[in-house]
Amino acid sequence: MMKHMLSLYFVMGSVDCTKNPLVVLDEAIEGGITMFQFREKGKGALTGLEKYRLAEQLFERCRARNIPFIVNDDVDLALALQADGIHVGQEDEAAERVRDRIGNKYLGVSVHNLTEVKKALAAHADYVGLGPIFPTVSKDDAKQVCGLTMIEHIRAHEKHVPLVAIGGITEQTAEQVIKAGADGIAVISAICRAEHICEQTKRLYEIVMRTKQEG
Ligand code: TZP
Ligand code: MG
Repeated sequence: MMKHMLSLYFVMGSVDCTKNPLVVLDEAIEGGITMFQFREKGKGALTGLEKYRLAEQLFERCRARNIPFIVNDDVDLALALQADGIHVGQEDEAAERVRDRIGNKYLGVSVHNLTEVKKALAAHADYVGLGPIFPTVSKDDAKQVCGLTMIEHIRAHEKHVPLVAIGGITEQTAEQVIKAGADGIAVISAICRAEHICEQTKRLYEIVMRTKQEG
């Protein structure tokens, strides 16, 4: 179930969009995304009530189409909205504490190596997000790239962990990422910066699903 939901995980905030985020999300949903993360970060990001209002509207759209809605970082927002889950990084609120606060909502944790994967699993994370796999234009404070070899390394030691790969993944690299052992791809720019978002999303979905079936 989780491994299916991670297949095409769309991550987005208003800063990533060149047009109305609600329209971007509608088109991405139409194209076949399997999960959505609201990540309102970076220069010019909305805060306070504006952030809440946007989250509410994006959540409404996900709910209507049965797409799990995950909030990045902001546990209070996730709880206020009754979102489906929360995603935290290594520098955010500790995963154990987040797990205590959210009960059985989905918990995702950003990881960069096997040690962090094991820690995330000990905190009862539902999935881990590994990256950046490749150089990314979407995260200013991104750590060093970990490459496809880190996916293989983690998969060799943790055969069953639900793992989504993130960072610079495109139509050209999605297949290699799945073949290396990821259950899915998480993308920002591959969808947000596409000229035709729905068509681009369909292509990514098709590549991931075909490669997962072959595997
Ligand atoms: N975490 C690691 S890389 C990244 C995040 C949030 C950004 C991914 O964006 P893109 O545009 O798909 O490289
Ligand atoms: Mg974070």
